[in-house]
Amino acid sequence: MINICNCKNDTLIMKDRNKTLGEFIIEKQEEFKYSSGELSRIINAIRLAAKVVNYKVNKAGLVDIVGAAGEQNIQGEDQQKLDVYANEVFIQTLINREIVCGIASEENDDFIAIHGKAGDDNNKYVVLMDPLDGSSNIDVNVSVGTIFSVYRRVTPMGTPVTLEDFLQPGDQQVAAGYVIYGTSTMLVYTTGHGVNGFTLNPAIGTFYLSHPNMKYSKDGKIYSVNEGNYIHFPQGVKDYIKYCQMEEGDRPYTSRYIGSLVSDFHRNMIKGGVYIYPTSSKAPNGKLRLLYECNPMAFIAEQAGGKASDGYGRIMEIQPTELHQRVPFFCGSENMVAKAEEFMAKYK
Ligand code: P6P
Repeated sequence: MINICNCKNDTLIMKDRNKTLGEFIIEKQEEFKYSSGELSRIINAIRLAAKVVNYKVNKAGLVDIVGAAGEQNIQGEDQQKLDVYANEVFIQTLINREIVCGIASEENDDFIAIHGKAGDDNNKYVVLMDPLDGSSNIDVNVSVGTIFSVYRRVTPMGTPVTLEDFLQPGDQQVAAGYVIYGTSTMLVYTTGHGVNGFTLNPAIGTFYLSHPNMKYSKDGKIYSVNEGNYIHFPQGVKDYIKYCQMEEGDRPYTSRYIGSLVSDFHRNMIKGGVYIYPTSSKAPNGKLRLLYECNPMAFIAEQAGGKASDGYGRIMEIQPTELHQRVPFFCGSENMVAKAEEFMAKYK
């Protein structure tokens, strides 16, 4: 951070020149576990794709890109045109940069093995992503987000990537992050050395370090859960919700639920809070996907001093068994998640 201080008529005019994302990546290069520069190039590719998607998201109401694309994804959800568009932008940007050997996406039934060009099989990273999470909010102009997760492949270099390279526990992630397309567009990510947030200046298309070293407070007063499903929740979740609503100490808490994981997570990280998407009779394994929603958000949460659980144990210790596996998700301020786990433990 360079402070240029011009004192004029006793008025201090501070011109802070915030670090750009590009400068930050170069500066932190040596912190990456594998300092070959490939991980930096992945973050740079995501930075570029985020700008392209941001341009379209911000014009969603003006061009024919809003609304269902007329197809359904593996989740049986109507694919929104912007979902499909964002998926293609991120996939093509990563492929064109020749930096990954495989990609998995919420929008693709199977993973994509990248070995068309010579050398692709020698790329050592795979990327998993939800290209446009919260897409049901697109038509109503509510914030949506992109979530990404990066692993080092585990099968031999030089061979086509396999499912095993994607089914790794969250603890094996080398990087994770999200883009939030909100009142401002931000890229928030970690490489295991803390969490940093960058805000896009749309006038010049540059991300600037606006939220260095982001941290979850240990406690918070916001709980985020879709209470419309209350009667379907496990008893431990019902008890925790009633605990949040009780008049005692710093309670009742405030209920805030946007219906967009990235937005609820981002607000809770800044203000303190907990997000819960539990199992229910309607969603026996929960709704959120382990590999490209819960694990990346859990990596960020833990790097920010928060906690991420399935109601009983750490999300990032779960050994995945399938690409689109769903898990219950309790994530946010450490003491709030721990209290929710206390209620869950009573009925385990
Ligand atoms: P519900 C969006 O589809 C999403 O995956 C998350 O972003 C969001 O928090 C959740 O589902 C909303 O689900 O069932 O409450 O509408």
